[in-house]
Amino acid sequence: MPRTLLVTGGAGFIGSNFVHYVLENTDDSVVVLDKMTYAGNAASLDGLPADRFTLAEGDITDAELADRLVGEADAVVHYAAESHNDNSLSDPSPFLQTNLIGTYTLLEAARKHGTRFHHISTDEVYGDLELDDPERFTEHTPYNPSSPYSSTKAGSDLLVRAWVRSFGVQATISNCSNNYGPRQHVEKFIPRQITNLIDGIRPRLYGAGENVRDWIHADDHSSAVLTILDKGRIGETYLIGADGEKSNKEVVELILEAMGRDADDYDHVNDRPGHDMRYAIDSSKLREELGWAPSFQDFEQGIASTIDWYRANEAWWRPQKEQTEAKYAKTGQ
Ligand code: NAD
Ligand code: TDX
Repeated sequence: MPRTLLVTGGAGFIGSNFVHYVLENTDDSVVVLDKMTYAGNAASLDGLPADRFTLAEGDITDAELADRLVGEADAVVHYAAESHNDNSLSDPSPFLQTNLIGTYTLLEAARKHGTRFHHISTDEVYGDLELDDPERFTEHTPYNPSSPYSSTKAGSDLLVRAWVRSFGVQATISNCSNNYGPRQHVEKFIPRQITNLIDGIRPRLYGAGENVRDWIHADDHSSAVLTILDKGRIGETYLIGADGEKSNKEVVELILEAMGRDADDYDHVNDRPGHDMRYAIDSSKLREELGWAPSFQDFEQGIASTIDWYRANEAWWRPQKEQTEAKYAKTGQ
């Protein structure tokens, strides 16, 4: 039976990729609830089938609106968040509001209506690993977030767990590693360097560039979330990752080479305060229990098609570029 999914934050990077994925791969309908902050982009939702897709502009902290939309949906997939670590260091306040109060508001609506709820979270709730640590994050790793962003995501996860246990809300949680792919805001690492190169600016690595991130294509994140929505056990947490560990230096070198430049044609800039060293996900539970596997195995190929997307879609990112770089200029990054 086709469902109606309420996708919060569906005009952002990962949410919009999920909306496209659902409309292409299922018979479900989608209602997006999005505040259209600086990170929301209506153009990311262009061309979707009007009979199966609606955009509701609004704030997840608006209890009346959340109550109505959650009440009309068969399931909620909750992506909406303030998502950028650097922004959380210059002004944490919207992170507390959206990530904590917003999640609480949606949970109260899900509790009232008995609506299935899937909460999207991040591996950053676990803090970071040493470069030579043989362990990766699992569902049993203790929470130890470092930044205002990751601490509010950790808090939102704990709210979901408490609403499951105390009120019987039908929820699952996933914690995913770093995503890449089309429609990612130019404030983030990979799109920033690609669009800098298009503009003739040298890529900018924070500190020594040794920090490691575990990259996954946004479409693999989407297929994992659908799998959990369909088959996940209520109350459980699933880690999502595709064994994609790479240092920032390696990623920048790969982008430079793919764009026809020398691999050392980049600058080191001020490091991020409290910069997490390494994230790495062990996604065995999701793979073994629910039978999920990633489709994008070739990172170089995935980066090449992401570069193609930014080259072909300048109208999508150009309006955000100057303002984003002006923000970075203030911190020498
Ligand atoms: P994004 O910043 O690109 O998009 C966030 C979206 O949420 C935007 O469309 C924005 O307008 C909307 N939004 C913000 N505040 C809102 C509010 N109060 N009410 C309604 N809508 C609001 O973020 P993203 O990178 O797509 O991340 C989406 C989710 O995935 C977040 O929960 C994030 O923590 C999680 N996540 C991201 C990554 C990653 O690599 N980007 C990895 C793991 C988990
Ligand atoms: O210009 C840059 N230079 C640089 O070296 C930028 C923007 C970033 N970096 C570094 C910082 C990180 O080590 O690159 C790495 C990735 O940076 P971001 O794209 O800001 O991502 P990160 O901080 O790792 O967080 C991302 O993944 C987890 C998302 O933004 C989060 O929403 C998600 O939870």
